[in-house]
Amino acid sequence: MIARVTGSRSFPPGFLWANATAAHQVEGNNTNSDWWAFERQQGRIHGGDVSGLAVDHYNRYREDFALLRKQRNNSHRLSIEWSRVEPSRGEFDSRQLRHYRDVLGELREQGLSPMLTLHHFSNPLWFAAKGGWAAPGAHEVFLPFVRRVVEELGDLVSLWVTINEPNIYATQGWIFGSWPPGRRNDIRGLWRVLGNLRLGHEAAYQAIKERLPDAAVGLAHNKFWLVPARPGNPLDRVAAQTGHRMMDFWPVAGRRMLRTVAASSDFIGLNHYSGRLVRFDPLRPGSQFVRQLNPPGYPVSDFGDAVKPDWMRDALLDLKQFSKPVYVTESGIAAEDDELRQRFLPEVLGEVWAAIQKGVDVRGFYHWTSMDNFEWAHGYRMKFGMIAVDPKTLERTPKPSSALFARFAQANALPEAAE
Ligand code: IFM
Repeated sequence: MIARVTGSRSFPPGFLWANATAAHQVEGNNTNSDWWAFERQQGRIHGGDVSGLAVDHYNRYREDFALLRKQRNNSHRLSIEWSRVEPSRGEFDSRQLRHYRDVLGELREQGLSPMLTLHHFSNPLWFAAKGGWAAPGAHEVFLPFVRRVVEELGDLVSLWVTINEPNIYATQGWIFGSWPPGRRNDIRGLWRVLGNLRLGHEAAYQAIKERLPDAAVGLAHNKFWLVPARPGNPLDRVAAQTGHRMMDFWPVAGRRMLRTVAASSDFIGLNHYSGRLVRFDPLRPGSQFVRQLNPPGYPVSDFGDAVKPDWMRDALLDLKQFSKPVYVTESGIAAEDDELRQRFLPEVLGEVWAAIQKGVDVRGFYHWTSMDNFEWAHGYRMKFGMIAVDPKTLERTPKPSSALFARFAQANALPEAAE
């Protein structure tokens, strides 16, 4: 039984209440991908974890979608795994395409409209072996996969995300070395990757629209909110602006830079989790003279990030200038303690509601994530889900936050004040 929300902070009719996942993090046995190989290198993943069977969503998707229906979701964001669909270059696996037809069909049958991501961090081994996204012409190699997916599954999907978090993907893989291909401080590689991802996005956008003119297509950009630690201090302000420039732009031919969210799109996908205060520090040349701090007085997630939901409102208001529909394509916290999540959810949704009142056309909120799953280099220790998964039996158990989210979704509203 779900208690009713009687408050008056209503969301627009048709607002999407949902969760997001990515294939490699939930499906299991994703053996043809570069991540599968990377996880097997010593010291790459926290505690020596490997994705392995993940949460076996590949086989249990019906049960998982039923849980989301119970949670009153009316949409679901998922990704299609390129390395399954095109296991070697130019060869498409019709069995896998049928599998994804079943998955998308099941979602629709359960009343959840799919939002499909085409690239969410993992690549086929054959693509990575040829240099992956750093190789010249990478976007042209991505395109046949996109076309095939659109051809075979396009009738089931009206919301598309081309590429998830291009800037995070490139930075983790080519600057921090914590994701495949594990390169460190490779600035030239970073630019090549970002440039190719932009071309990949633009090509995918055109390909989808040619075949499905009514589809809504965008990308999901991760916005880490940076604020000058001392608002009046010009050096702190420059440090914050430089940080934004490094994380929110990608190169266009001719050495120009473009804001990632200014790419061709029918909507903007915002992934927002947290942010930092930035302070100029002459003693830190190795960190571009910048010290990053959490704002005092806020709880922190298990990642060590401040839980400060009003940054969501700021990040949404910043997108108003683009005059496009916005989906919050990811928002959530890593928290073993579900009570923190139960406090976070009404607060962050309240900020989304407030941004809507101020004229941002937000159409949906995709919580990251439905089930605890494989959190990339952090392995299984970071728990973002509203549903716990027993590591041995894989039994799913909704956490109290799940019922809370269901109440908001069912009412399409938040209570006047958090209860
Ligand atoms: O798990 C990731 C997801 O794959 C991309 N966005 C951030 C999430 C939490 O770190």
